[in-house]
Amino acid sequence: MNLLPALLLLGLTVCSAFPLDGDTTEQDESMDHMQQYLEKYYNLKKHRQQFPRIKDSSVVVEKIQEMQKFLGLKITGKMDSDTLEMMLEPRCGVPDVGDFSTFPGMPKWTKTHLTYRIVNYTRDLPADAVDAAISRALKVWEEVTPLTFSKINSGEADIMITFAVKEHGDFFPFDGPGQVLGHAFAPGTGINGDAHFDDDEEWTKDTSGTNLFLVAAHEFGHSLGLRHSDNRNALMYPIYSALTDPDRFSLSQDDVAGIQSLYGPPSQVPAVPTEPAPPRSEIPDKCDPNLTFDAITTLRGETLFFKDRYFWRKQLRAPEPVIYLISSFWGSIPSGIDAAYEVTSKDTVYLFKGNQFWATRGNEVLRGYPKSIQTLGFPPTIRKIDAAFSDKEKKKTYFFLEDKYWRFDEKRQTMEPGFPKKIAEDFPGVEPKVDAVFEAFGFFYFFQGSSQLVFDPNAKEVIRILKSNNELDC
Ligand SMILES: *[C@@H]1O[C@H](CO)[C@@H](O)[C@H](O)[C@H]1NC(C)=O
Ligand SMILES: *[C@@H]1O[C@H](CO)[C@@H](O)[C@H](O)[C@H]1NC(C)=O
Ligand SMILES: [Ca+2]
Ligand SMILES: [Zn+2]
Ligand SMILES: [Zn+2]
Repeated sequence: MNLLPALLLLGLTVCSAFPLDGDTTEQDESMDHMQQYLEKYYNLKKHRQQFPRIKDSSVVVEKIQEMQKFLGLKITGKMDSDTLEMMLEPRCGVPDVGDFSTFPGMPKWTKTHLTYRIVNYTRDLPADAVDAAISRALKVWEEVTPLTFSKINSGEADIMITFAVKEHGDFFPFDGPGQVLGHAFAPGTGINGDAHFDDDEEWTKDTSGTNLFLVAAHEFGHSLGLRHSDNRNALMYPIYSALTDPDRFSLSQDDVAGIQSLYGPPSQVPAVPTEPAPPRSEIPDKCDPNLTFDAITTLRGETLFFKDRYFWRKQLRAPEPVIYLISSFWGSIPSGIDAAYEVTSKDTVYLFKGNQFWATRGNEVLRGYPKSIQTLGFPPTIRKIDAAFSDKEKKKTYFFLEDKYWRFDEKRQTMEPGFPKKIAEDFPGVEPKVDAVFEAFGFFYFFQGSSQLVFDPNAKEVIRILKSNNELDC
């Protein structure tokens, strides 16, 4: 095979990095590589012949120009050194031009709650590190859209995630270490929506190898319906950049505009109370130094503080909490709830009163509730709980009652054996009984009367004592 003369006839010049009098095998290889690259990512029609015929020359030059324009290179129409180098960069396997999925167009999901399943794991990282990277990568999109994601461990999820090498059953074989890192399919059923990662890469938590979080966040952009962007600052730019700091990652304006053109901005939870405003005297004073709470939970990054018929909703960035009537937010939830906690992986908040509990998502109460707390594994003698929180890292939920606590395994969905245990034994410094508790930033915040105890589970001690209404801007 001799591609070089043909390309010279086409008027393509070879850059100085590949001098004309150099090794022709090397030149052939880069020509081959270029042709494959253009076929794979720029919709260059495959030729039966080994090299393009003369009448196709303009097509090839145009394709090179198209690629150079998309990737932000100087548009020379020639295979220069910058272009050759760019073709060697690790990247996403989805084409920059043309469709990857077997379905034409770029469909979007017609529902806002999606499921994902990690079908198998890379051996490069512990499973919980993979879980964390995937969950954080989905959060990136969740934060700027009305979409929510929950993980399932069996059956068919909307987004099936696999690690595989070489041929893996979808006609888009991976290519060994480097180059293609992963690919994902546009929304739809079956393989659509799925994301595949090349397990011949060295997946890492940092950027010493290929950072899983960054590649996953990019691939999920495709799973949600985005194409590649020609904006170099965008997450959806096709080339992987090891220079991005995964710990300080944020979406570019280009990515946000792209995804919001499909799904719109995050839905604001309705704020308008549907009941007449109660007399002012009845509204609890958030700055009362003796203020106690019924229950506290997180909800999609906010914190909800429950008191009688009300709760305060505290957004991370807003200093002022906003008060709501429970009944205007969740129609069927009673006042005076006992306990509340969020399972972030299911985007669900559970609310408890007496021996009943409800599951809610956003401001929707899920079907099939209330259920009896005995369905969670409490003995029949237990008729209520005082407080609860779920540790999202360890996937365990803690229930407190008087001087005891139970622990529930969210993965197995069972109460753990050996409980109840004494609160005093495992949470030294926390006296019975607990009014409310929530978890944030790896710390447990216990509320007892007008105090708030910040418990560090690693040090196993109370590290700070604050006023109960510390977060309520008093
Ligand atoms: C993961 O599953 C895919 C699809 O079933 C398969 O092709 C691949 O070999 C599996 N990878 C590992 C690491 O088991
Ligand atoms: C708070 O409680 C203390 C002691 O019980 C009481 O003396 C004080 O009046 C209360 N303060 C308010 C604002 O209710
Ligand atoms: Ca690869
Ligand atoms: Zn991509
Ligand atoms: Zn694949």
